[in-house]
Amino acid sequence: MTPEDSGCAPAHPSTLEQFGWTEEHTKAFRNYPEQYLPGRISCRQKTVWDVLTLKGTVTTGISGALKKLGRFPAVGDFVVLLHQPESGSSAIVDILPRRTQFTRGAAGRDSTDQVIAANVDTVFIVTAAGQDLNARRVERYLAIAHASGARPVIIINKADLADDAQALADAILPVAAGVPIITLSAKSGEGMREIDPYLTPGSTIVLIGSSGVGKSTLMNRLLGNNVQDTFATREDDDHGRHTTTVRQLFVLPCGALMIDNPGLREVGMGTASGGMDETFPDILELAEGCRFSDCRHENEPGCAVKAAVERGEIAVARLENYHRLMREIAFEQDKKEIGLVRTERKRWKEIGKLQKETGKGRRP
Ligand SMILES: Nc1nc2c(ncn2[C@@H]2O[C@H](COP(=O)(O)OP(=O)(O)O)[C@@H](O)[C@H]2O)c(=O)[nH]1
Ligand SMILES: [Mg+2]
Ligand SMILES: [Zn+2]
Repeated sequence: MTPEDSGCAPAHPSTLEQFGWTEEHTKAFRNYPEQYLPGRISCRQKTVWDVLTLKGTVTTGISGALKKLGRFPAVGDFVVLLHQPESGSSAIVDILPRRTQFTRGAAGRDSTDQVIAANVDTVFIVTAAGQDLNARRVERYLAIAHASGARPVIIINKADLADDAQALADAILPVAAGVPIITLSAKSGEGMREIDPYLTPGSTIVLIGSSGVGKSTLMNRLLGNNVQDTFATREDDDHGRHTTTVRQLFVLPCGALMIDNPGLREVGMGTASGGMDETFPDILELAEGCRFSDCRHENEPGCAVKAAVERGEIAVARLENYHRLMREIAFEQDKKEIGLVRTERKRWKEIGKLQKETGKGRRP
């Protein structure tokens, strides 16, 4: 498969820094002999990865060892590549430690397989004027973005469709909790300069948001050509269109790296509760005044959060969403625990089988 076939744009950075490589990576890579190449994953399709290297984009698989360990590189990962052009063989043999990781909290036992993007600096939470603009959805995305370790920025696209673009931003302000809100139009270009400060060379930005909000349009404008197809369709409507279902990292002309997320229909909360405090700092602060230190702000007496809701200081819907997201996290955590128990049981069964077999072999 050529990069063109997979919809991946060929990109050939001339220094490692240009694809986000830092001092930390140099340290981690130091012990590899010279036949190993450093690289960054720009695209993954099941068992084939595109790796940006200084020698161009290499399309390859992972080593048996990584497979056995269940360590699958994600888009944005910095990897070590064993590359032998003479014999035509190559494989990704290691994944360097991740600075941040953005996970999809969907069902699935293999948690390493759920990483959507790695080593992201900034998450653009893209929403749009019209029906997508929903404070509750923004809260969910904020919690996920904060949990990833990256810095979120809220983008309100399609400002050209709104009579009053400022009113759109004002509607989101109560849930933004200090996160920047930028109103723009990817179509007309209006307001695009506002995102420049986040597009520094070597930094990595991931686009998340519902289908149809204009993520690919935004990316195309920044790329200056039509690399990403723009469709208002959902991923399961367009099986034939590979370009819309491939998650890719692009090197923008301005030097930043950007990951589009086609077909990311829904992002679950996963087990990461780490983003909740930063998303709901108002609730966190009020909770200090609750009578019980483990108050869940449901029906406990002396709940300062409930009192604030009654006084109209916090929207009822905001507290409800807080509860919904917390329940979702608890559910995922339970599921993960059950999964772990199951995996452990399976492992012991395998060991038992193995012992029986070797035992048989020893018998005279
Ligand atoms: N009016 C308007 N339409 C836009 C804007 N940005 C994107 N669109 C349209 O919204 C639709 C979905 O855009 P797309 O980039 O494919 O969304 P994605 O699913 O988030 O990647 C397309 O028809 C775009 O032309 C904008 O700023 N203004
Ligand atoms: Mg798209
Ligand atoms: Zn409380």
